[in-house]
Amino acid sequence: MLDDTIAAIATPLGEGGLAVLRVSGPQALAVVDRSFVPVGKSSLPPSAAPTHTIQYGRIENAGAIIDEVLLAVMRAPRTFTREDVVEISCHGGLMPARLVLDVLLRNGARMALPGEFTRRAFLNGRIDLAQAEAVADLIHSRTELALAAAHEQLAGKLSQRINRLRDDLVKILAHVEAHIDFPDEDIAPATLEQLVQRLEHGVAFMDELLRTANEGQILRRGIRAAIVGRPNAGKSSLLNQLLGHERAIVSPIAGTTRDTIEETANIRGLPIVFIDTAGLRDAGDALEVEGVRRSRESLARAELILHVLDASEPLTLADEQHLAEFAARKKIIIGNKIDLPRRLEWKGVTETLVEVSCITGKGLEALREAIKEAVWSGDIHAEMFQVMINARHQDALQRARTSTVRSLDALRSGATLELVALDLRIGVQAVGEIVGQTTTEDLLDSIFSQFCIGK
Ligand SMILES: Nc1nc2c(ncn2[C@@H]2O[C@H](COP(=O)(O)OP(=O)(O)OP(=O)(O)O)[C@@H](O)[C@H]2O)c(=O)[nH]1
Ligand SMILES: [Mg+2]
Repeated sequence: MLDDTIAAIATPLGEGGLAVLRVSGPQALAVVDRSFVPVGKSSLPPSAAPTHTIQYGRIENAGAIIDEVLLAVMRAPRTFTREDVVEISCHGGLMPARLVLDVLLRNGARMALPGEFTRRAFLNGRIDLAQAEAVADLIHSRTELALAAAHEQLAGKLSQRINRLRDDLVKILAHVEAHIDFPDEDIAPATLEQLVQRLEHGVAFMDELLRTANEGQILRRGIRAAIVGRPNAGKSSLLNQLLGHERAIVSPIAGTTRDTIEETANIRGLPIVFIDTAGLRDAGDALEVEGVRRSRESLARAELILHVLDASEPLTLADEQHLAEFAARKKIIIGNKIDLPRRLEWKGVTETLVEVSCITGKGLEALREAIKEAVWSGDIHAEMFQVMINARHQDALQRARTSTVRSLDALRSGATLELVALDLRIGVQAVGEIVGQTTTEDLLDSIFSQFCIGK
């Protein structure tokens, strides 16, 4: 696969000022040579151009001009894929980029698969697997914090820690294996104690990494927060306030929102997916029945519930039923409409009421803070972003932890060293999966298929 030359449009399809195509592989310079006519005295075909230079000219097909372009010529190995790479900037819009791509394919390039450039960067040893995943995180990040975390992972902060952990386990394994080869010599008690300590240290380190999984998940995937409550409480008004624009229809008619509406907002740097729902009530017509069913479904899937009460009215029986229903859920109870005279009694109830007005905007900042507090444990500070493991890392680390703990127990209880080594080997393997030291085609396929074409 690595001996052919791939090409793709790297920018999103649609109208724009520029579009960029990427060509990578051993024939990259030759393919573009056949497609490109230099314009101007100093402009050169890619095969004659020095590395890391820009060339001006035209893409032509059998004498017909396709587009006016700039080429960035980058020779291996100082490129993203470590292969020869040419990046072609052409006019934006659908047609120019597509026609340029057609010419490249006709002249010997193959259409790249999703993530194939990044896959080559991995296979050629430029980045490891955790860094490759960070490229996807970077592209998909929806807030600055998510972006910061992706940058740290791309810079290798997680990989460094994983490699150190793996190195240490490998050294311990080597020590244990050496003693298997010389069964007459017992491990000296002092050495044994030291090995136990190092393994304990390794497990503690895995626990530390595993604790970042929750935050890593939040930054990558966001948190689903369902806005619920009885009709007219102000759920849609709250959604609009949190998003900063009039996304949902607001009206004094009870039962305005029929369908669920989902939008992501940036709350203190965290991507929160807010879901506005139809007011919970015994529905009248079939349409409303469906709306309430969808509300219930969103409720069940939500990781956080924003329960909106109307503070200008006393609690209704329905409100009390909802409060009881959500008692065990992670939630924030909101008293809306505090610009109106207060008629809601909130005494003797243990939970705090976050008071807001969706008309004046009062209390919204405190609500944002409460949302952050509910989903993120502790402060948000820059060092945390150095390591934020994803679900795949979590799975591998958990397996590594289980087998390391098993080998630790075996070592402590004086079991045969073969047993100790067996589990340690499994642990080393699992840790290696994170950075791609141990990997399979299937794993690579599943990671890179999540990328877009051209990345
Ligand atoms: N005075 C006042 N009125 C509000 C406030 N928030 C919402 N309202 C009004 O309350 C009414 C209902 O608001 P919505 O946001 O549509 O309520 P909802 O909970 O989405 O209602 P349904 O979609 O019908 O379930 C509208 O007339 C809003 O203008 C507020 O903070 N103060
Ligand atoms: Mg509504």
